[in-house]
Amino acid sequence: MKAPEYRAINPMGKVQAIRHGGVIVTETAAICAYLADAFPAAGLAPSPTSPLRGPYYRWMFFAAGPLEAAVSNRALGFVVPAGRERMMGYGSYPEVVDAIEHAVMQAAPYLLGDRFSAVDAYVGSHLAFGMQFGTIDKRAAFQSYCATLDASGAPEGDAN
Ligand SMILES: N[C@@H](CCC(=O)N[C@@H](CS)C(=O)NCC(=O)O)C(=O)O
Repeated sequence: MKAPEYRAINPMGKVQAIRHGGVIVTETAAICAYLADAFPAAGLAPSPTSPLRGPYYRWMFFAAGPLEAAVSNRALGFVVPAGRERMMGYGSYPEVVDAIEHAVMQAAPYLLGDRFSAVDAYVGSHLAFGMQFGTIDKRAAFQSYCATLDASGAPEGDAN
């Protein structure tokens, strides 16, 4: 992945990356969102004009930014110095985990309500991966949400 051929696809030399036709997309959240829009019949994204686009983008970006950064930093032993939380986009690890816990506790049963969407795939992956590898607390709300996702079949129709 560090060879020039792959760096031409993703300069970061990291997975994930897709090429769809002539379009290259990297960053897992962007790939989830891109694929949901590219294949609307799968019903994995609310329509662009739906109010559900708000929470859809909100938690997609929250997981890609604050959640990924906070979890990675904590796993490597970095703790935001007390009083310096305002310097960090994610504030602190406990605040980030509390925020995503609050979102998951509101899920009914999915983040957008009664329809599974790409944001569940992305947020659920973060939580399941984190709990599996010990980087995210095994909170009851996370376990319950991930169990719901595990039990869910592929959705049909659109998510509007
Ligand atoms: N922010 C990136 C994270 C990508 C990432 O951390 N990829 C890891 C695997 S999960 C990787 O490729 N590691 C191998 C390396 O850096 O050489 C995304 O969302 O796709």
